[in-house]
Amino acid sequence: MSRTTVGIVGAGPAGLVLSHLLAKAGIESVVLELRDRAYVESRVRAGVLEQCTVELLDELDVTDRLHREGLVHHGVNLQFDGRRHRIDFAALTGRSITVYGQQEVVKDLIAARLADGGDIRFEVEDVQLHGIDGEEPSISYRGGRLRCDVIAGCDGFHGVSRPSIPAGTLSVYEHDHPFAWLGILAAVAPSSPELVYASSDRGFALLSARSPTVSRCYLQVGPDEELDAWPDDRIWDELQRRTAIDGWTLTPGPILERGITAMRSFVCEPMRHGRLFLAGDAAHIVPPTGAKGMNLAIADVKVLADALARWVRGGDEAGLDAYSDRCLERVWRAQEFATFMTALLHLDPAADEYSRRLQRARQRYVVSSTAMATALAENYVGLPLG
Ligand code: RFL
Ligand code: PHB
Repeated sequence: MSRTTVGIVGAGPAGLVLSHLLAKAGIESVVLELRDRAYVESRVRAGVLEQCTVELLDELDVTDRLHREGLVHHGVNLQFDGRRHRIDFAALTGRSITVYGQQEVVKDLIAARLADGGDIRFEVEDVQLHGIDGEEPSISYRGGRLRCDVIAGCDGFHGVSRPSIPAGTLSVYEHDHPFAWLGILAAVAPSSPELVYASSDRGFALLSARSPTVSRCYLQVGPDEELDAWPDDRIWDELQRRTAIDGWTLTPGPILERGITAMRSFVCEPMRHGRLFLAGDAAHIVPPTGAKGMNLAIADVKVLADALARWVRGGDEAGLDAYSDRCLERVWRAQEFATFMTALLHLDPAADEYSRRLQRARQRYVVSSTAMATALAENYVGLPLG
């Protein structure tokens, strides 16, 4: 049996950033991760970091490579009616975003934590949480048990932490969307210098990047779509059609990775039960259209680490008591923004002609009104971390 102050379940962005913040505050933690290191370091997911997220990672001294290889973008493009409209983040908000793959963030966090003597255990199976209602919680797993003062459930949407909370104590608010995203990673230079969010009669498409030589692109597809139905040529042809504008073409290339992700909105409240604190996707999921998931996960654990530091140092529970409410305020702002972006840009198969015309009116307003463009930009670049 081993002992630590904070037992962290999950080595995604939430769990890893929490372990760093705690180490910086002089608080011990152990991270227990189900998968092996190579798996978590190669899982292709998010790509957009808010400026505040980058600044937080800067404080943790894990951003040398991010600043060398990350792509700083000062705006994004919205496309509809065959025309692109740039939303100028720099002019509207004075802020920017950084495009840098989530798995690169994860690699940097793991390497720095291990180099610093941090305790991250991979391939830990059968994790179960015990005693979260009392003052001596513990985590059992195949071959061991970890006693701790507090458990941080950072194990994503399909983890064990949220289901460990007794039935009837959490409220769940959720919404399923009538589409999914087919995402690809391709060995070809991005065809657009900044992201393109394109709304078309054939559905939504997104052009993003990972590096000067690697593109990341997404297509709206049906919720039950099969990858087998999408050979490479069909993917590139569909991306080209949905993003076409005069005088520009999309350059295809070898597809390195592909996957389909259901689109889901989910929030559980509160994000705490006794000595268990949920953070990141374990507590909430946003549709990816707002690029908020990883940023929210990191924002949660910043609040949690500050609260834990107050408690461990002086026994002050106020921060822990306020944890859920403080996080949920940001979570619901992000939910609203992600839903707004999703509705603004996707083709809803059930929408009638009236709704489509409303969508068109909203698209035109967003790019013609400085007030609307500013609202979009300030949400996209992210609100200050509390
Ligand atoms: P993660 O990353 O899911 O990490 C959870 C970790 O817990 C482990 N785990 C367990 N460990 C021990 N025992 C168990 N029983 C366990 N069960 C699970 C898992 O193996 C994993 O390592 O959650 P975290 O840390 O909360 O981070 C959340 C983000 O990963 C997620 O919100 C983002 O990827 C969402 N997202 C985006 N977010 C952004 O901020 N910007 C974006 O541009 C963006 N684009 C995206 C996205 C997510 C996508 N997909 C695939 C869902 C694009 C896509 C396509
Ligand atoms: C990505 O680059 O993976 C990405 C970018 C913007 C989004 C979602 C995903 O809204």
